[in-house]
Amino acid sequence: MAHSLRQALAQRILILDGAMGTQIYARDLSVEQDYCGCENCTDILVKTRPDVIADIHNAYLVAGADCIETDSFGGAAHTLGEFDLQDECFELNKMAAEIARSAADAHSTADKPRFVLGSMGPGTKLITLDQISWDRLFESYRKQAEGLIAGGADALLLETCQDLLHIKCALNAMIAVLDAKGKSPDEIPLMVSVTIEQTGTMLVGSSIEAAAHALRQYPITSLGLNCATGPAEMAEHIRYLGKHWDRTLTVVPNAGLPELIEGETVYPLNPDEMVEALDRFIQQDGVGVVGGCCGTSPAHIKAMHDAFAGRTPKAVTKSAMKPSSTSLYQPVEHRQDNSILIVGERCNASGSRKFKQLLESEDWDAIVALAREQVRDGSHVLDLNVDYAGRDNAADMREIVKRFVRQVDIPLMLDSTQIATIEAGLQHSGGKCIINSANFEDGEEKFDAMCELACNFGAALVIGTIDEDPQAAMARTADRKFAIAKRAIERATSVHGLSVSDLFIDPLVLPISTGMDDDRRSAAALIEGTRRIAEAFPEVQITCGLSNVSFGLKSAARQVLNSVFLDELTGAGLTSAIVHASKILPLSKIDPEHHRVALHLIYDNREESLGGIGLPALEASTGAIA
Ligand code: THG
Repeated sequence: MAHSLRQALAQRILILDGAMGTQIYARDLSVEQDYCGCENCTDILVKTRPDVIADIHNAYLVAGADCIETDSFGGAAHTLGEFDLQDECFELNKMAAEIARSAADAHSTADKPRFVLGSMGPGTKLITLDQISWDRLFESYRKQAEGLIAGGADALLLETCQDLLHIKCALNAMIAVLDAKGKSPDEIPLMVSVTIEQTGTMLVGSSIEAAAHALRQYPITSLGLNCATGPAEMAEHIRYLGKHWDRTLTVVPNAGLPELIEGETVYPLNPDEMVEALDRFIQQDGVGVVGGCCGTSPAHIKAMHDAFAGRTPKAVTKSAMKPSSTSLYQPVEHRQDNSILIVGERCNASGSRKFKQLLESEDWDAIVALAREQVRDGSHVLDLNVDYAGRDNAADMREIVKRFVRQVDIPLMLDSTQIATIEAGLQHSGGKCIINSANFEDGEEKFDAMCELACNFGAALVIGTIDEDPQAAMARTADRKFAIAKRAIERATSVHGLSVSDLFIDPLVLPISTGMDDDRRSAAALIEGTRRIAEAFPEVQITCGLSNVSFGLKSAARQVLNSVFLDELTGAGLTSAIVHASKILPLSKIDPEHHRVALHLIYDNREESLGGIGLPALEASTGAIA
């Protein structure tokens, strides 16, 4: 081969092939013999009619396609399982790749090498709707990817994706296959193409913005759109990717929206019309790979070849995607204008009596209602903690996350000390979650395991400033908070490749309400620690469990103390907090005298406190107005 697919992508516009299905159905194949009775299972034709498949590949290669896709769209094991062909998954995919390989090689020249993309379709089961499990889907795509690579595919193309969780699962399977073979995604590129319906979102409701954020951390070479619509309907989504996606962009539309003419489905766009639309994407949006989906033919591909062959991808100016997490549906920026990122604290088995009772009675609908109430109260993200002795925490996490992702439109912060519980949540969340949390309390191994989870699921990560020192595990001084934060940021970014804007440092709020002298100093240490971390790492996020500071105090005093404390922390550089959103007061609503007392408590001003401005005073005076 003259050069690799990756090199070719960098150098010139590549033309994909057109529809496979349309071409197959245009030939009169017999259900009994050609399909072995498996009607519509086009994937079996690589075994029964390799001549037909090779013929279609040839037609596209003659038309000028640089890349052809294997006839394996329905070749994931679970999809083949619908025809009881799951055991043939590896063989069928290997054959599909071999047929395409030999066709491509026969047409390859030094100037124009031809590439084989292993096609992996979505199947008929939606993982976000719980129609298939993560483990089964993973295994299914693992087998398919193994077969495609064994047969000689140059790249794997996960296409017609309708569900972000499905993409994450399949990508993990593909990466596992590459790892096992000692290959990297640099050698066998992973390509992802999503399908945006006419409604403007993916089938399960995700926007292109959510998709881009959820997939950003994966080692994929390209992202793009295929199927569902013609090029016109894709324009605004391609525009977004053109502005923000910093890798290759692919566009593979249908030949327009199908029309039903005299009982037949007709795709209206002719080759010239397709070329005209794609040309705009190439010129304006920097698209690097074009091709055709439903309703396109070798004539469409020939027109693309004649118009685009030899052109270099246009370099367009990109503006960086703002660091964000996402619900299944849309992104939420980690940095909020004029506010911090508010993480609702109430879905926590040890932080809310109400939630604990709802969990015990397994009242899932009421739990969803509690989550939605927090959205109405202004939360940008929802913390979810089901750690509770005597229950199956991973099972609870699953039950709740699978409801939240569909019924609550803000990102989730999965809060647990247990890897298995976090993983259970991630396996049900198509959006980009925040993992809460990693620390060094049990050494680097567990810290690394949490970082790995963040990598595998494209998640952000909270890191608490706790280390292995058994004497003083939780950092209580600004110095230690800063030192542990620095160590954690360096390890998470350089060893694991997480981006610094996806890390949320938690310098740990301890109660100042215990009556113990040492604890009284912890609030001021937290503010100072926050300031130092924010100065040294301006891109990192800084969060905390704010309400911890006032455990045990009366409600009205807590509200004042928490609100004043939050204001001081925000001034020091805090960017986020886990709070009860409706209980945070703006300073304008706090009596100046209460404000003053709270500040004395926070900064541990003893003399004044002894003079009667201590906790009892705050409780007494706020209590009086409560
Ligand atoms: N850092 C990080 N994550 C965290 C914490 C943290 N997660 C959990 C916790 N701490 C933050 N969440 C809460 C939730 C509730 C309360 C405090 C912190 C709380 N609840 C009241 C109480 O217990 O008195 C309300 C009780 C009720 O409604 O029944 O104070 O520090 N990374």
